[in-house]
Amino acid sequence: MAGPGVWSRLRAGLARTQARLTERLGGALDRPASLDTDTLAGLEEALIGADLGLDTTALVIERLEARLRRSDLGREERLRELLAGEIERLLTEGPPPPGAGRWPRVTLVVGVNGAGKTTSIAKLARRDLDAGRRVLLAAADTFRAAAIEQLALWGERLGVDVVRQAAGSDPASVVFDALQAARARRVDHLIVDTAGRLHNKAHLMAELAKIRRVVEREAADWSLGTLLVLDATTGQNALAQARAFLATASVDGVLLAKLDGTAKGGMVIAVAKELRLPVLYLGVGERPEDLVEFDAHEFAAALVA
Ligand SMILES: Nc1nc2c(ncn2[C@@H]2O[C@H](COP(=O)(O)OP(=O)(O)OP(=O)(O)O)[C@@H](O)[C@H]2O)c(=O)[nH]1
Ligand SMILES: [Mg+2]
Repeated sequence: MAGPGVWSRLRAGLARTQARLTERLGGALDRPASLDTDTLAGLEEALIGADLGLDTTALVIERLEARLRRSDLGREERLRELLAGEIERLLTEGPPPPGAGRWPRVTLVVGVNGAGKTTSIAKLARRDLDAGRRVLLAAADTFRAAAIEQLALWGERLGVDVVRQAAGSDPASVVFDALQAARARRVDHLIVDTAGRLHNKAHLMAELAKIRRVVEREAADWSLGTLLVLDATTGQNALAQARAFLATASVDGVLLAKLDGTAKGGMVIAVAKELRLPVLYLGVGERPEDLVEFDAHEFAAALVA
């Protein structure tokens, strides 16, 4: 599915996490897997260090131990392969994203301030263009004039139209306008930028719910997804934020941004396992092409490579 360019971007994006993992484990990864307690203790420490989270790390170790105890391994199976296999398994156990592959589609992009929402929208738009889809953007972060300008600038660079109103206008009204425009122009994908918000700001969370209602009413025949953008550099903190977000808003999948700037890439696994949300995309840089569609097998291989 993914070309070599995507592979190298994924590897580059995961380089810090991968380095942290392998550095702590030394040569252990390349030895045949064994039950020796030093190796398992080292592995546990390395996984926690890569921000898998305590629960997920404990689960990985437990499953590895069980397999080693049963010794249903090939004699030469190395710890590296065993670990990649377990990580891939963890990543594919969650529910699949709803409405995947169905067009036309509205994507609401949400998250806390500065997570990487607007930049990620440029990346998603770029993907649509590459796939030959018609895309339209809605500037529903009306909180700051600069936010509208930022999205408009991306639109100009990419050659994609942006539906906007004056700063301070009702975001739901921007989305209403954008939906009419999307229909008239036979758009495949309408991507909605929203203001950064914390889950504990009730009026802002209510605003999100209002936007969703407008989409459900005006585009009942479209598939609707809410994509939560998380900042990978904030590690377990982002996980806690996401958990709080989920308590008040409906979320269908996660885009983990800024993976390139962090050794906390193990967070991907914690998101899938502990939040039970599908990880759909990884952001691995600031340019529109720095987006990787998530693939459990490739991710697991790149992480322990
Ligand atoms: N290295 C790196 N930087 C990123 C990535 N995604 C976003 N950024 C940077 O993160 C910063 C914030 O990105 P924005 O897209 O403005 O974030 P936002 O969530 O829209 O922010 P608000 O609208 O203020 O809530 C910018 O400097 C982006 O260039 C990524 O995948 N990698
Ligand atoms: Mg923004």
